Amino acid sequence: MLEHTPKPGSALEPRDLATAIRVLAMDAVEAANSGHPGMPMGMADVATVLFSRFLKFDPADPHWPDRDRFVLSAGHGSMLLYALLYLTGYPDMTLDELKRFRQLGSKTAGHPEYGHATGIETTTGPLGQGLATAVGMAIAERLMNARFGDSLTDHHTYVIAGDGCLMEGISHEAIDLAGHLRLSRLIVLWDDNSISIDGPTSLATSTDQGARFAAAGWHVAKVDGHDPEAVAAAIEAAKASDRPSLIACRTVIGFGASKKAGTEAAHGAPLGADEIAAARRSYGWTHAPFEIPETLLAAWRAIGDRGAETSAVWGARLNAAPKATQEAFGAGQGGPITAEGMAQLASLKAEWLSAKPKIATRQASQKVLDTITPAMPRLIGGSADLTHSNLTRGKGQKPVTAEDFSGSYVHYGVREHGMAAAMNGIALHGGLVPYGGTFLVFTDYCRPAIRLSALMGTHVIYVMTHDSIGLGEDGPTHQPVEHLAALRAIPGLHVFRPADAVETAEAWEIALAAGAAPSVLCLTRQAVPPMERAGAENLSARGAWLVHEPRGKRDVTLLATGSEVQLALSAAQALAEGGVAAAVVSMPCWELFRAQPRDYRRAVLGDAPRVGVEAALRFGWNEWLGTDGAFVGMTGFGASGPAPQLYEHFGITAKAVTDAAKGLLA
Ligand SMILES: Cc1ncc(C[n+]2csc(CCOP(=O)(O)OP(=O)(O)O)c2C)c(N)n1
Repeated sequence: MLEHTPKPGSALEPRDLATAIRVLAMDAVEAANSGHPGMPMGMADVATVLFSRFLKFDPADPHWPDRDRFVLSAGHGSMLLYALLYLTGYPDMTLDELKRFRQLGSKTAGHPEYGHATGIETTTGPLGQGLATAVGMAIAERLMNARFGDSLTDHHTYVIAGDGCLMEGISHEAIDLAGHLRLSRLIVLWDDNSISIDGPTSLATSTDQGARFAAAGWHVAKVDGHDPEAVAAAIEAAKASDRPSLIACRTVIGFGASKKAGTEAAHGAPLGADEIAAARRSYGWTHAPFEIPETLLAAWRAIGDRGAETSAVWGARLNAAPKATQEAFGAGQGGPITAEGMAQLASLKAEWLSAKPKIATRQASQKVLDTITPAMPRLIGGSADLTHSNLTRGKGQKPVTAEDFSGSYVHYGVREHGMAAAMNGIALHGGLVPYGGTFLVFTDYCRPAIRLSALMGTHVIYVMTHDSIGLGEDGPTHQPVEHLAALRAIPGLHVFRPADAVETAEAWEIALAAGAAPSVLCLTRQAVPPMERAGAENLSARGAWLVHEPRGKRDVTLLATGSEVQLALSAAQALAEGGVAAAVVSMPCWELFRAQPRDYRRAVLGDAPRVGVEAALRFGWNEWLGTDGAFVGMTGFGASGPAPQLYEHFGITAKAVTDAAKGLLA
């Protein structure tokens, strides 16, 4: 039994430090009457070794760019992280916050949410996301290292992942990608406790995880997770490896609880007074709930304070670097989106305003990238193996490889989910802005990570092409019909569906400048004609704008997005010939339109009856149309065939729009 009221000046053992985490986790879960005590109790020894001997961090400068990243992928064990943030001295993680674990308005949310408290590198509620996001962080570290050298970027990404993280499909994509890129700065500490919610993991998996990681090119080690020296030696070896590392840490879930330790009963519920008392006895802990003896707290605080010197030395190195390097690093006002790149984008738009090209919006996007990527070396592109379809690789962009991270284009492979999570990680790491493509229909394959982009407010740009039945022959499996609605349902996400080249350039302009907000660019495979405009204002920034307004009072308003705006314009012409005055509105981004002043929205929408046109389901459109408005679009899945025939077949034509308008006026 260990004595936990150490005399002043007496040396503390790693186990003493770990006990502080364990009791705080038990106490907070008990106070909240909700939460997961087992994982923090099991992994406290491993976390103590990591934080006390390896992790480069500074609670007083939590955003210091060259800090190590720590990702708690097993996010249900959030009390492990909150306890560590408190013990090491992050100013906003107070004891009171621990006492208010899981309460409304506290910093100690059920799962650690990015931005909710300092020191939380990412949100990891949906299992596996943390691990996959960490892969992006480790990619970002190498990208920044290739650009700025060891003196400014030289850190590790550590992950604590559980059995659940490794069972999730996304882990496969993440592990595979990390192994391929030989991300040697990525070290995963697996809480190998053989328990998940339903019981022993043997109920559901027989995988040899070590062999699985090794097959993907990882360095693999196995240790007793309650032996600090063994854990430390394994981390040393991992740091020395030229590959990403998995350290399987054998642990006992709920370590110290008398009956519940080693069982699923310790996973996700308060332990109860008896078990807590027994655990306290087994630790030799005699203190009241939430009470940490001063010497123990001081020892932890000293660990937290250690980073100050390292971060100061780093700061001095940055200050000593040439001004241009400092600015390029992002320490100045420059940031990753350069003024030069934005100016070139503005020139491209100006060129299109006069040349009026009739091209697919994916092609317009390609030209945007050709134009801006040379001037924005920290815009990191990629595609999930659809580069030639998504047109996401800018002229001159070099691929990122295991040997050379100076490029700016990642071949993510056929791993949409892994790509989206990695992009979150790249964005969260800082200094870089990622964009990546796949077909719009496959946003389903990365939706959980897109949702987290929105929840975390990451600056990620999704380039989703082949945005409707307009993609043609690949057929209904590839033709999105519900995806626009599904994406628009995610709070905080900007969903763009530009109608021509200029709107595409504008969408890029907005997405690049968006800062803490993700964007999805939904782009056509097929060519679309240019719209007429009066000036050069970025009208897409208004979310919706009047492409055509009849003289005098309007009889009907036709609202459309993307490739269907041209149908609305043709319909307006036909209606005018029949004496019906129709206004046409392009709506490239609903979210931005909602944010416009009421007068602007009213002026655009008008009072006349409305027809919506979009080659997708009506779901969501009633916000603009009411239930009385008409809609021309899809009512079910698409079909395989040439695009023009599909538009005829599904009745998405100028004539259908004209008829719908007339129907409303009859
Ligand atoms: C995607 C996803 N599915 C399900 C859950 C619910 N869930 C939370 S923890 C957990 C079990 C995790 O087991 P393990 O990683 O072994 O954690 P331990 O029991 O060791 O704490 C599950 C299914 C979740 N958070 N995310």
